[in-house]
Amino acid sequence: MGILIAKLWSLFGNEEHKIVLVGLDNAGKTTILYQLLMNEVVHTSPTIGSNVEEVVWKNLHFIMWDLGGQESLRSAWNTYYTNTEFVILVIDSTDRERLSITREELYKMLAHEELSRAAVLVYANKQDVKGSMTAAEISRLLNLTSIKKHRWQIQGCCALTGEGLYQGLEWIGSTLKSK
Ligand code: G3D
Ligand code: MG
Repeated sequence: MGILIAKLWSLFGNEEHKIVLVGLDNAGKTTILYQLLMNEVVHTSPTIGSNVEEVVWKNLHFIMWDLGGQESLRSAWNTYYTNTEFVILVIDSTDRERLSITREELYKMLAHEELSRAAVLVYANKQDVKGSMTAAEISRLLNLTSIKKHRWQIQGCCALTGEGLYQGLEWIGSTLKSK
């Protein structure tokens, strides 16, 4: 995983990048973040409400929130969206029932003016669990191919082992380069 950190660092260079990490509660956001930032000193502070967290690591600025109880936070969204380059949407691939909630929130976010230039990386997490939805299945259910105004990518992963996380970052890195 040290390689992951080194790679992450080299991909992002010295510029500051803002990444918004979203997903329903229990999707695996916190696990992913700490898998990526393992062994590093991370400054984290809960900002507004208990389901918004801000993590600063070197020049990466992660804003993370749970989509579940976010209704009350909506008025503050603009603050978080400004200058966001990437939205990472984390999905619990075992949670078929709540995928439609995620889909709704995804399209709401994409319609937001401040995110018009943001690219979207979808992590289909928990691929280690037997019977979980595949990335292709999730892509179809979220209707990702209908997204034309944003660059997007879906990547299967397992946050517990880190598998697949790096491929997602690779895509972010190449997207940054092609800007
Ligand atoms: P959240 O921050 O999105 O709410 P968490 O989600 O990171 O807190 O993860 C929620 C639960 O899912 C945790 O289990 C965590 O260990 C588990 N989890 C996260 N990623 C994976 C994965 O890839 N595979 C499996 N099998 N489990 C995962 P607990 O039991 O600690 O609540
Ligand atoms: Mg969490």
